Amino acid sequence: MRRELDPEGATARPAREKPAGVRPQAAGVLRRNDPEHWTKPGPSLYPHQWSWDSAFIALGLAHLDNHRAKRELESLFASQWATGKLPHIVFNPDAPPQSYFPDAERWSSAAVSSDAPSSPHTSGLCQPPIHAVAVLRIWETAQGKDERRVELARDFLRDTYPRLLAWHLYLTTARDPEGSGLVTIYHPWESGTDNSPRWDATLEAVEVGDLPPYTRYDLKHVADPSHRPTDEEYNRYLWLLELLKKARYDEATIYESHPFLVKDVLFSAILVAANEALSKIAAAVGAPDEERALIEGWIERGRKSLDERWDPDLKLCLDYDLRAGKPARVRTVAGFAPLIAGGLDSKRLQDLLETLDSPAFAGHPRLRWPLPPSTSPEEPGFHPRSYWRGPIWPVANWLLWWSLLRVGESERAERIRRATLDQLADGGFAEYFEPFTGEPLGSPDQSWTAAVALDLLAAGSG
Ligand code: 9WN
Repeated sequence: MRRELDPEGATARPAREKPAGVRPQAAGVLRRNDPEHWTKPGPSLYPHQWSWDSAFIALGLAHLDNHRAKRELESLFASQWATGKLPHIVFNPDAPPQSYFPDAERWSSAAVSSDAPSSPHTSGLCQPPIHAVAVLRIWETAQGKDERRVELARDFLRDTYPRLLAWHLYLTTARDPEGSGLVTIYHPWESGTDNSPRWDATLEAVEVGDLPPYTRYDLKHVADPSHRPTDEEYNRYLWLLELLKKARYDEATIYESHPFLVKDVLFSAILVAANEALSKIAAAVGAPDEERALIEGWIERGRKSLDERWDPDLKLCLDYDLRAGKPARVRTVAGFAPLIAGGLDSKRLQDLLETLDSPAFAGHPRLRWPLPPSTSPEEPGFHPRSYWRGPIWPVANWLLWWSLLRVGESERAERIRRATLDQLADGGFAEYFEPFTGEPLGSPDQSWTAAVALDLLAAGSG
């Protein structure tokens, strides 16, 4: 296993000896976070497998070791629920005790739902569906290599396609019973942008009931508790978990009574982009015409519905709270969702680029690197050190870079690529960065940061 992740002899050197460049360092991070066949998102804060982290990790691994990249996703798909849902956490039975909370026991997924796998245990939520994009990247990076590698990649596409289709089918039906084209999330953790001010108003309306006691372990893994969500936010996160458990993770029951039901535009846009990837995978494996037509229909409907969530004043796309019946009017990177979904007319594209370049985002005069903060510094909910309330996340930069390339904005994409790599060369593979000082924050040696660095590096000359 260790040899698999040894590009350029990275394992031969002791980790601290020589900063030999971003690529071998990134490979070293992934190698050190690799217990076997899957990767921990971070060395101590995150000791289990996380869904969208693994997809980004596979994207990066595809450039180092195709076989290992496949294993990453296969181990996640092995825990797919009977409903098609890919769980947000697959619990590592060998994780040290009291290392991450909520643990498998608190979720009790298999105990309350027959749809959940029982070994290993999983959480009851899901996360943004970037997986098909990673599967396609594994296929792309195998092209032009020896015949055996291409054949193995083709087998992987064939095995994975039905799992991806079931996953997307789940999201387009159980998570969109209205047929709106937008995915409903049940918890801020499903968005992947947990404490973003996008969720403030919806969370405020959640009344925390009789919450079983708990201890947070996350705070002991970061330099300063202000990097992480507050206790008040955690109480609400944990209360929502209790409600989901009470509903036995049954979608229809959740839809009837859950206080957190939000149409998430970033999640939905990632699904559109993933459906584009799935459409290519479907073509490569010779999927039936009806399935290919279904996927094309999802892409069209997704783009149309994102367009309906456009705010012409903010020039961004907004999430929609189904319970309150109103949009969350706050400027965050999620607002660039239509860029990620693609297929834009030139007016919408210009509006989005204007917002991206403006002082509200990457054009803010105090930024250390010209990269978009997770929340606009002009928002009252902005906080430069607190998680998704302002810090810059390399994984969000990757999403924007990749989306800009797809819409033909190669110069802008290149600026984001270079600034991201400069930031990482300067501050290491942190989970996120203070936007004005460039200080690395959160978990150090974060796997998906290393993985996106590898993908960014592979796309250019350095
Ligand atoms: C809760 C693992 C995950 C990421 C999320 C990020 C953070 C977890 C946490 O870490 O969430 O799922 O404990 O804060 O917000 O995007 O997948 O890296």
